[in-house]
Amino acid sequence: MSRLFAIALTAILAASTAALPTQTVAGDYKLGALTIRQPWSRPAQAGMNGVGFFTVVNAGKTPVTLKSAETSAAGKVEIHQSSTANGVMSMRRQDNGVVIPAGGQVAFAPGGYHLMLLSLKTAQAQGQKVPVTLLFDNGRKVQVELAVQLVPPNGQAAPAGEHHH
Ligand SMILES: [Cu+2]
Repeated sequence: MSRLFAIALTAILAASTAALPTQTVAGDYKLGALTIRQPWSRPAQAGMNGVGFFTVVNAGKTPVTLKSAETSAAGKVEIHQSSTANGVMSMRRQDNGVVIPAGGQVAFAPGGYHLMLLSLKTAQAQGQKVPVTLLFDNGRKVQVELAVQLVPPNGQAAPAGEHHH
């Protein structure tokens, strides 16, 4: 009887998990209504600048702003946006942060928004994890680990016009 109950409970749990509007997969981080999807970075040498990419999904009813980030792996972290105008790529610091709209999502990805890890203290090699804390305007923060890899997760091809530092 108890075994049957356990099986039934498992089925209910599985069903309720599947019904969640935001599916999480390995490498995702949850913070309230926010999901930080598959943070990753690229191999880089000590003293160079590293990058941080991920997607922030906001399932909540109010916008949330990613204000800043910090890490022990670099001297400083800035939020940047790359853009291309007339064939020239440039990037700008986003000192006011980046707004994640209610019920929306923002991708930090090559060619667009990204974290810039200024002056890495040690080399980042493929397969390593780089801890980064993301700070939001509602006072909440979450530590994620950037997976150091050569290609984006999900088999996404990197867009043309790579962003170099
Ligand atoms: Cu940058």
